[in-house]
Amino acid sequence: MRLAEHPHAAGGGHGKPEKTSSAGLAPAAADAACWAHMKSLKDLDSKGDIMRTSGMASALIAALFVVGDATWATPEFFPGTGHYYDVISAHGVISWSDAEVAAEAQIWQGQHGYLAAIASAAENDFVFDLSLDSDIWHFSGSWYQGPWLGGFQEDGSEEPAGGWAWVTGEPWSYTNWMEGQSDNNGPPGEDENRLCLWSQGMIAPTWNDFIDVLDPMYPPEYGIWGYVVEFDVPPVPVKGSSWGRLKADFR
Ligand SMILES: [Ca+2]
Ligand SMILES: [Ca+2]
Repeated sequence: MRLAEHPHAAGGGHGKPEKTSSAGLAPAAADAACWAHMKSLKDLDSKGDIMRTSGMASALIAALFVVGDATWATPEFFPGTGHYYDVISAHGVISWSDAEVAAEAQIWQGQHGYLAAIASAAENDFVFDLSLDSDIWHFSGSWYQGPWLGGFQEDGSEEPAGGWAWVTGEPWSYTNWMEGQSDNNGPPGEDENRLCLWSQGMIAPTWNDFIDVLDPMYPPEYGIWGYVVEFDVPPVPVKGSSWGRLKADFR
């Protein structure tokens, strides 16, 4: 697909509303045209007329989904936070909300997981490196789309970039937005209010705001295919008094 036909490419996004897209449309009009164009591609795809590669990929995804449980490896320890992380493929499109539920269902060392909350470049890079071993990253035709992270925009936030928060409630401080993001440049009538790894030109640990639920009328390539889970470490057991430890040492 040509770059200019993808919604996020049109007119440089909402950050520069004075510009028109390469198609000569105002950005809002271009967005509507682009999302409609993607739907038409999906319709053709379902008839088997075009995008055979995409169709094969969809079949493969479906097969994997039937065969496989969610792939999750032993979570990896990151000394910078003292937490553990896992990157989990959904073997197909998953909404941010479903990913959040799935993350919280994971248990490691007695701790429930959550969608990762990123507080530093080092943590972001660690999570990104982990994600490269998954089959989550894919090319939409214009963008490289990685896993969901635990960032979201609170209801009623000022668009396009206000009110970002982490699922953990920790402060929103470090960010690594791709240039021009967050732009709230979703399909007509839908806000982009959930966070994922997303990049242009090459796979990179930059961020994008994206819609929570991708309407199945769009090709799966436009969705997000997995998520990053973070686990706190168990509370350190209280060892008791020094006298208790002394007794234990001599037992
Ligand atoms: Ca938004
Ligand atoms: Ca966006």
